[in-house]
Amino acid sequence: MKVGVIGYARSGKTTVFNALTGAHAAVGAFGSRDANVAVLKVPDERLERLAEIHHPKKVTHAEIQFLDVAPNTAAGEDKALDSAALTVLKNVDALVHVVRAFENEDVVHPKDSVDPVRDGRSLDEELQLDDLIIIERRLERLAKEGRKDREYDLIGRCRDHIESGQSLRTLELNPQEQKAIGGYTFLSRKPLLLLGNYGEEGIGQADPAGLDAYAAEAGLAHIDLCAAMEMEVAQLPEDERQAFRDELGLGEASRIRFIRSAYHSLGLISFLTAGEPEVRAWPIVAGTHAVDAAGQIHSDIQRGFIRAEVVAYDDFMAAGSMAKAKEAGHVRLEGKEYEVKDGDIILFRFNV
Ligand SMILES: Nc1nc2c(ncn2[C@@H]2O[C@H](COP(=O)(O)OP(=O)(O)OP(=O)(O)O)[C@@H](O)[C@H]2O)c(=O)[nH]1
Ligand SMILES: [Mg+2]
Repeated sequence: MKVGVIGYARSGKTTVFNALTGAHAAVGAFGSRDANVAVLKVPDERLERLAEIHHPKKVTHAEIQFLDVAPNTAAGEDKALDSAALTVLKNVDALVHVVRAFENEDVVHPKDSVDPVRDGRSLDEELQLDDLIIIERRLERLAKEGRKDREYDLIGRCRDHIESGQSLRTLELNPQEQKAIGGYTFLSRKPLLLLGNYGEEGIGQADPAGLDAYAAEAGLAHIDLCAAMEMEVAQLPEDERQAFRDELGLGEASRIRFIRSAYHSLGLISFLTAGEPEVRAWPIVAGTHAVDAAGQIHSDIQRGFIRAEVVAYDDFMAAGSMAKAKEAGHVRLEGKEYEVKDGDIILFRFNV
């Protein structure tokens, strides 16, 4: 799972990136062309418990790959994204918009004032505009080829939706239509998490910038962080962090809150595999069928899928071993179409 961190210049993207990943990328390095990449492990206690039973050689957590997109240098400063960034974003699964909500006289906002809701709206407009350009081009071509077919109608609906001021995220499509527009990788259709970056003065205050209300109206997931402080805490030795958080009133680790929101806004769940070589969590979109979940592990397993042996994590733990879970009738044989649930422990039978 790949997440792109975006936002206006100096909104604190790199600070957030460091806070969440514990990395030490240089902040305030205005205009540096480098993108920062890091991997965030999704905490999952179930893996620890399963490892106590299986004693595997390896425990592998689900991962979120983070991309702090290189700063915009080619478009005007009032834009968050230049064409290089827009291209990079085509390949991410989700977007995190870091919205500046902190006051800092030494750091100039490219739009000269701090206004989180304005930034939320205008960045979304940048995404919409990029989609609209692709749509207009496609419509023109289809019209030229005389193809006023289903695709023409569908893309036309996308255009109307954007022209009414909304992102494609909120356009209701049936599964077939979703598949049909998948290849366009529209940016305003990607799940977007709003991340309000507050200064110290915002800690413990309820929605001072009105981001909650905006997120609700736009149908977006939303969390608040105090990234500068979180970054400092993330760079402390692990055993000192929580005491520091408590003292500052920061609450639960931002990394954990972030991952929960990201999972939620992306509709992700994890299924598990457990054995002697490896205990592992695999992120999938809720509603994924067993045969497609198998493909996450290896395309051969998907291709040669016979069936899935499935036991729910809680049932397995209550039984204490696979043999006892089987005795108790908790291990089910499921076919290709089975909808995988969060915490399913799965053994795929396959033949290639
Ligand atoms: N007071 C305060 N300053 C912050 C906060 N977050 C970031 N800053 C400062 O704002 C400046 C920009 O932060 P960065 O993390 O580099 O922002 P960025 O969005 O990555 O900036 P570019 O990559 O140049 O677009 C730095 O000087 C940070 O120290 C915050 O929560 N409070
Ligand atoms: Mg940066």
